[in-house]
Amino acid sequence: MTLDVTTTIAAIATPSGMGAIAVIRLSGSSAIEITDSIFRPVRKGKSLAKQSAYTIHYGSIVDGNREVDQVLVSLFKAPHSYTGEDVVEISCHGSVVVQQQLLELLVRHGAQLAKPGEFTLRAFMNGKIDLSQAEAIADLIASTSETARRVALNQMRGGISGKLAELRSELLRFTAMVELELDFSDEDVEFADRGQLKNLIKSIIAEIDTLSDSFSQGNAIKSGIPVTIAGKPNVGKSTLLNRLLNEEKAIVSEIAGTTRDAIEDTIHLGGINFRFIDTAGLRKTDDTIESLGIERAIAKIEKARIVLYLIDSQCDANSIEGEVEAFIKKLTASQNLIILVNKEDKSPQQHVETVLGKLKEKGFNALAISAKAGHNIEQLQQLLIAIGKTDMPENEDVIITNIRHYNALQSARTSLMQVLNGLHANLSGDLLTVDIYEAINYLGEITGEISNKDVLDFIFSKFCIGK
Ligand SMILES: Nc1nc2c(ncn2[C@@H]2O[C@H](COP(=O)(O)OP(=O)(O)OP(=O)(O)O)[C@@H](O)[C@H]2O)c(=O)[nH]1
Ligand SMILES: [Mg+2]
Repeated sequence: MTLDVTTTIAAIATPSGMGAIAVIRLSGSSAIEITDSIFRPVRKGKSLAKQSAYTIHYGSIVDGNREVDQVLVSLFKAPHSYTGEDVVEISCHGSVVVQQQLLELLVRHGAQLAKPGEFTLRAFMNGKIDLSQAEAIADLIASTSETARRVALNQMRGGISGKLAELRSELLRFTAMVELELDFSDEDVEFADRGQLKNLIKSIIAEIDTLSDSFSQGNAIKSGIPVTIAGKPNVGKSTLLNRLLNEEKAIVSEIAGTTRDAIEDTIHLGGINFRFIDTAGLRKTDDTIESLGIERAIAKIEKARIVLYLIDSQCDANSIEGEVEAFIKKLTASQNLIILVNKEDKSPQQHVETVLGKLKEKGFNALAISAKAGHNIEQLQQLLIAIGKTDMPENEDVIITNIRHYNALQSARTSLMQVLNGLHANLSGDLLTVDIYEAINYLGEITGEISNKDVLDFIFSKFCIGK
């Protein structure tokens, strides 16, 4: 996507369809002039061009003698606007016809239709924001949970950019010292203390690792905390999924082995997104398709942050601990396990209590439910929210939510490991700086100090039009 700064772009910035009002946005050097040519202020007098910035004007949009709508026009002047250019926002009535006619009028008077993300691209090109902040704006628009909103806002304010700028400037300071040595190469001096350099690189690698580790958390925030529903066939996993989603998403039947593929969907509870994944019942089988389903189930169990393991309340109280103990071997210490004794409506209460007692005695988090009757589902949701909350970042944490950032961090790490190897092998300063510069470049890719057209195209094409 190339930036032609001579054009003035226009787009409808509010969602399509009917709202009380809609906003049409223009940006570029002719934004105010173009608006002036179709705007008649109610209080006759100065044209918009002669008005001060950051003021709002009431009047009509006209097509020749025909009044199209009554609107409010907000003025922003370069460089203090979203894009860094002159920006006009026209608030008109929400009618689709009004919006279309207005946009068409603007185009007729010299504006061009904006491409997706073009306003934000201009903001980036004009140095108003860096690339990771631009991505955070897209994330903020797309955020569907309180935590996703908070993390995106932190990144938009420059949380990640600030952190990376610190790391980069430390590396730059060191390369400057090494380069100074090169100027005095005849005299065999060392301005850059090798021991200090090694410590610096190690501490930067540690910082990168912390950031990279936050990626799985970041992913959970963006796409929901993965909660896998597992258990033997026919215990009611799909019934529970449907109950939690409040939708008949998965097929339920009394035939064991009904679910084959993993079925998932996201909902949010208590301000947190959860992605529930129903899986094939775990058992030994000769059925090829079912085995593939079970392989998928195991993969989904491995990836889960929370596992809901279902058992049938009609089970034998003496064998249940064994089954659960065997299952937890598949889990890691960082995963949360909740055991659900399902179909409690089918067993005498005393039996259910015995089963629960045995599990709790072993230290398991266990709850009796009826997925079919909806019993204790609210308690289960509260339990999930409580676990979800402890899984969420603190206010000030910098979290990586973007795979592009994660990959760049990993590449920077590889280059820094090369520097450590180089130091170990007593490589000369000029060779060390090659790898250090590479790391600096990778870190710069995240904020867009180093960027290429393909990356920009990719990022901005994902925006909605009007942003
Ligand atoms: N009484 C009662 N029946 C239930 C309950 N939950 C599920 N069932 C029934 O148990 C049978 C199996 O339910 P599913 O949800 O298909 O079980 P599943 O674990 O997904 O089974 P597979 O996909 O075959 O592994 C169905 O007939 C459900 O109606 C419950 O809480 N109480
Ligand atoms: Mg099922």
